[in-house]
Amino acid sequence: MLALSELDLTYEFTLASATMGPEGSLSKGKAPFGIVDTSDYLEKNPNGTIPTISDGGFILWESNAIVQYLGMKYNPKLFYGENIETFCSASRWMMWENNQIIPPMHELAKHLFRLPENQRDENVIKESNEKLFEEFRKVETQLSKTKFIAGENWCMGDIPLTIRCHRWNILAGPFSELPNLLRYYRELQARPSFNTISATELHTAG
Ligand SMILES: N[C@@H](CCC(=O)N[C@@H](CS)C(=O)NCC(=O)O)C(=O)O
Repeated sequence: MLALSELDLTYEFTLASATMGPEGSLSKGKAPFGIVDTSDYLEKNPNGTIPTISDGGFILWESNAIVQYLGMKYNPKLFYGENIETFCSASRWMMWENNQIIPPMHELAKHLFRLPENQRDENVIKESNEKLFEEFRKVETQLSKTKFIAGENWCMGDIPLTIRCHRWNILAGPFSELPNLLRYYRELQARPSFNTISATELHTAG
């Protein structure tokens, strides 16, 4: 959504999920949006996960690959300054986000509100927060050297971090010890694209 907004592209959007639905999550007994378990969808994305895009018939899944594709195709200058080093610097943070940030953030969301209350575990919440703090300190160090994650200009690498900073702020609000991260978060919030992911319900639904 952020990438599409930054690129000013028009699109059709379909909600799909095996675990979430209009009234809440499957773990709370609610019906999922579905679609992802149909043979038509699985042919496009064998993981049965979201997101998946179709761009003029070109099908792609894996969110950060989608961001890279859209940027490379529609605005390489904005997304990586048409520069191979910037592209790869941004890419490594996008891979880091998938590997280091998503797992603890997913656990945090699960144990804060997605799971039924009797299945939530305070220790998982504590450990996930500690891991996230450790990881965000790396971003803080980078942001003490550069304005954005891969240099002085906003680039595609700042897209997943926009979501992760915002979600972490909603879930734990711990930016007080990380002044550069706070400065960066404010900068990201000021971009018009931020409106596509700003609603708190998007981050706390379950
Ligand atoms: N690394 C993948 C993760 C894909 C993924 O696990 N997506 C979640 C939603 S964020 C999903 O599809 N969960 C199962 C479901 O909702 O049915 C990506 O970034 O696209």
